[in-house]
Amino acid sequence: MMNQFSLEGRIALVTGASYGIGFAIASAMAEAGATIVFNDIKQELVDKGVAAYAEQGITAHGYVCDVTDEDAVQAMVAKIEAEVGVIDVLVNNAGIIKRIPMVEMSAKDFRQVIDVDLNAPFIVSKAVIPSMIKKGGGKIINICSMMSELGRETVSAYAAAKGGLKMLTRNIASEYGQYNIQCNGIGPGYIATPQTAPLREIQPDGSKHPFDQFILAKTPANRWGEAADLGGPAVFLASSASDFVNGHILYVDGGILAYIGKQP
Ligand code: NAP
Ligand code: GCO
Repeated sequence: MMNQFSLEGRIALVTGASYGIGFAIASAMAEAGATIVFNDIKQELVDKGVAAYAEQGITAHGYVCDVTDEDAVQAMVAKIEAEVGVIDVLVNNAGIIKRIPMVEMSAKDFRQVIDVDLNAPFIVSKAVIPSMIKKGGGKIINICSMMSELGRETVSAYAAAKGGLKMLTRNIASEYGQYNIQCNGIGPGYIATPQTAPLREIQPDGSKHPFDQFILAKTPANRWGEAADLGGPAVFLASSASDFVNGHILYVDGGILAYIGKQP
């Protein structure tokens, strides 16, 4: 039974994985036997990422690439195939958020969030699927969000992108399942990473950020998630154990989506 969860012999590309959720997912996949490939926009971050993986005993292959640039992504995938091998597992993790009230948000800012969080998963998936088909199958994992299901103030572009990413996940599953490609999503809850650091800042009086208190009241687990909480679910969706799971969004949220919230 446990062999089903092994990633031995599989090459996994995790986008935007110098740190944060991508780094944690890649580290878990390495522990399960995968060869790790990752990218980031800046060489400096790629170098830092390679060093951070090495500190964990992981020999990761790092590439500089902006995932919104289709030519650059196509070139990166060709380089990876030549230098490392065909990608068996793709994790579309790279993402940004801009927290701006919608009516104050410029169309440029809105488009930038959509570009990274929705267009890029399309671009990178499109680049890796042909070789997955030739190889006889593959796994695509899109990192969705609570905002694939829920809205809130100031995150209109992000929610639109992550809602779209949920449906892109289902469409890739529908279109390429016949080639033994499974495409699923992971929907993290509120995870303590640089992306959410502004929501957890300690207040001048030493109290917790109001949003921090809000999330704790909305989470049955009564804690923020850690990036490491996503490792096991990602290994499952990258492994043979999930070969008949397709088009599914696996929420790893401590129960937020199931819970009305603690009475104030
Ligand atoms: P993070 O700490 O901000 O890390 C995001 C990573 O993506 C960074 O390495 C960043 O590199 C990279 N990136 C951004 N734009 C890129 C581009 N155009 N090309 C290549 N790499 C790019 O975020 P995180 O919290 O780890 O989140 C990772 C994913 O999980 C995102 O998709 C996010 O939406 C999603 N998510 C996060 C949470 C949470 O609570 N943290 C919850 C649900 C979903 P740079 O540093 O160079 O920008
Ligand atoms: C926010 C947060 C969330 C998390 C995550 C929740 O401002 O509400 O950044 O969007 O990043 O996506 O699942």
